[in-house]
Amino acid sequence: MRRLAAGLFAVAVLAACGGGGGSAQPAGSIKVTMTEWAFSPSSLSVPSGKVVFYVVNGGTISHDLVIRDASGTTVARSELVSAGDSFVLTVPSLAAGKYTFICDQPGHEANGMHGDLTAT
Ligand SMILES: [Cu+2]
Repeated sequence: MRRLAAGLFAVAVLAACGGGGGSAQPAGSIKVTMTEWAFSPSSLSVPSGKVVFYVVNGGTISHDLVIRDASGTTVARSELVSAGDSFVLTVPSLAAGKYTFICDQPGHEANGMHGDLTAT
């Protein structure tokens, strides 16, 4: 679904509350673009605390972004983002440390959709 242009302002309000899809990039957010089969950038370094990711699907099929800590526990995840859509993923309090992020749609991680995240 292509809501990006039509619903820009309405959706931006919802995204600020943690819901909804396509929206403009929030100030101070970290943009991560998903394609087949990679995240760009695939290595991220962010300050610990509240972190806002602007997750953009620049590919042709649906993707998501799942953040896991060193023990493999999921600490945050986006909704499934349709091709051409975007999602604002707010992590209220990210502890300093090393994380990985993947797309957990079947086969996507194995095809290259994974990356590293460091919070300092
Ligand atoms: Cu994917």
